[in-house]
Amino acid sequence: MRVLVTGFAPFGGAATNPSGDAVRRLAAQWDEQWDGPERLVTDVLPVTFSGAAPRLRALLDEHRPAAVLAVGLAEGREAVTPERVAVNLADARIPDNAGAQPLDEPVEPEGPAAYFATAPVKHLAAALLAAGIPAAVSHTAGTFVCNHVFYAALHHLHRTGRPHVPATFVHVPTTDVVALDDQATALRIAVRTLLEPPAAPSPPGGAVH
Ligand code: PCA
Repeated sequence: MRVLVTGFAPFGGAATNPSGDAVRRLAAQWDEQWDGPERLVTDVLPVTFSGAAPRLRALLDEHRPAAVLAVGLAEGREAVTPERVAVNLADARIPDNAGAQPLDEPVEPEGPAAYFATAPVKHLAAALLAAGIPAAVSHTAGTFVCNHVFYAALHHLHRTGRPHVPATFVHVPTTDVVALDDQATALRIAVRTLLEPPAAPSPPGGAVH
């Protein structure tokens, strides 16, 4: 059984991106310490509208993963935030790493306005909190490359007859808010939650505003 976990390269002039670093750390720890029976397939995606989604679609087709976890950096957030909604909108405030800056464009011209994550994001946030990691469900992954990849992944899974594969996006904060080791632990918890969703009703976790 394969699980696909992706992070992102640095962007916006930063030297590092903890999402890519945390994915690499997860991969190393999975083999060395945790010995999960699943095979993790990991990759670090380019922060480009033209490159990230095709790369993720290729990984989905090549590996046919049983669960999909895409990870990106959300600077300014105070917690690890599993994303609940991917919107069909590319509206970039800054250029991507290839200089592209789409404004008010759909991710998929023929696609629905939005997809919900197919993973139990509220359970995931609760599991992270129980492990002492600051966490909250987020209802917007923004309108930059992370949301683009999240939407493209869910759309591709739908289009290729796999609408029930558990998939979500997790935004991680900067490492001064959650240290890289804890980010890797959060991703490990996320993988386990995707593969073994709790049977209990999902806990409160909606947003008042
Ligand atoms: N964060 C950006 C793109 C890549 C990343 O790590 C985002 O939230 O869209």
